[in-house]
Amino acid sequence: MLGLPIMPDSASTMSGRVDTLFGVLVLLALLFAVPVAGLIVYFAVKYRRGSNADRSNPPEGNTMLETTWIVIPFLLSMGVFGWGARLYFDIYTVPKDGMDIYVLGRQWMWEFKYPTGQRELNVLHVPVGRNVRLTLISEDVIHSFYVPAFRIKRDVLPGRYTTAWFQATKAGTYHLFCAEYCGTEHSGMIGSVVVLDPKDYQTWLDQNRMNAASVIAENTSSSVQAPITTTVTMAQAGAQIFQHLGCYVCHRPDGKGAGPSLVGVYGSQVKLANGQSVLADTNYIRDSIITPNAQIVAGYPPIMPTYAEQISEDELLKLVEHIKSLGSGTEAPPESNNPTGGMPEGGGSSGNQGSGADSGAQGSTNSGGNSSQGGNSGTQGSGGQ
Ligand code: HEC
Ligand SMILES: [Cu+2]
Repeated sequence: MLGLPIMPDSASTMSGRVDTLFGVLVLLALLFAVPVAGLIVYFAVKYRRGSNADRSNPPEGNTMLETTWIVIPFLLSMGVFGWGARLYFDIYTVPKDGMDIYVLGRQWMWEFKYPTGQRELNVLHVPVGRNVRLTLISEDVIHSFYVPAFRIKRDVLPGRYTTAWFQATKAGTYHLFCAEYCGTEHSGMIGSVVVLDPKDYQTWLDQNRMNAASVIAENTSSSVQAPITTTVTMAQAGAQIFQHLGCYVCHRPDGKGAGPSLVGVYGSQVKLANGQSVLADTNYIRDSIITPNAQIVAGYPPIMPTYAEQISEDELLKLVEHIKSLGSGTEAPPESNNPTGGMPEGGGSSGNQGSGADSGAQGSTNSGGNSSQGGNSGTQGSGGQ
């Protein structure tokens, strides 16, 4: 209509479904509002003071009519409730398969990190037709990650990971906004999401590989040595931080240290000393590092020191990626446990092979297009040795 955009682009698998529900809600609202408003005007004119409308014999009640106007709106609203709930769960349930991207919000920019090592500011490149799973966290105040074309908006909180996901359906460039007032330059906290065809995306990933390597080396040069010649995945950078901060002293892959082995922790149910059991998700791992004594693993003394003062959100994300790469509780151990290529032996004794150096080489051969599980399997056990 005159080139005036009424609705944002529709470019994700969810956007059409959200729009349909929204359209039906608008229609339903009109269905009730228009007759009511019309009748108000009609009666106001008809029964105005001095009009000679028939005011005798007012109706006393009509059970049939009243039942109808109770039952029909009830059914309609229950239908909308069920529909909306269904859509809500589909939007908020992060799919099991897909690629992970980490989002750091800070005053006043967005930073994106790929498990494969690429990093960018205010621009997010993603492939068309793949589930993209976002893990978001803020370094300062509350922000909100909002991509109208995908119909997703998620709060980005300090101290807590939130998750969101989308699957883009159309190549193109789409607006990204911060949708939570976050200070003076809030309105400038904008960016774009560039959706590429899978082939273009692979090209982009490859072009940014070297780039990522130098950025990571520069980021961590003060404390951690990172090879510059090849891309360092987040999991590999995390393994180095794991060494550097001395985590490996207590967390040995064979479980013989003062703390539990972290192999297979991610995604498993952890029994706590207070009898509860919790799912070891990204927030659990984060909390274990920042406030280790809030949730004590059953059978271990509360001796782990807090790292809240000495670790950045960026390093935390890398540690999380590293711990994820040690295997997840719901999966069979990755094949790299078994360099002879024989039958997988199963069991959790994955820490015996793979020095840091050779696992780094394995990890870097993985292309970025794979899911994080695939991309990470090469770093198995590298931190604990
Ligand atoms: C002094 C020994 C020690 C050091 C150093 C240490 N931890 Fe721990 N960690 C423990 C102990 C003991 C537990 C179990 C008791 C608890 O939950 O506090 C634990 C628990 C954990 C858990 C939860 C594990 C589970 O099975 O649920 C994670 C994750 C973790 N540590 C990560 C780290 C990281 C990352 C570092 C380094 C930044 C680190 N730890 C350094 C002793 C240590
Ligand atoms: Cu903001």
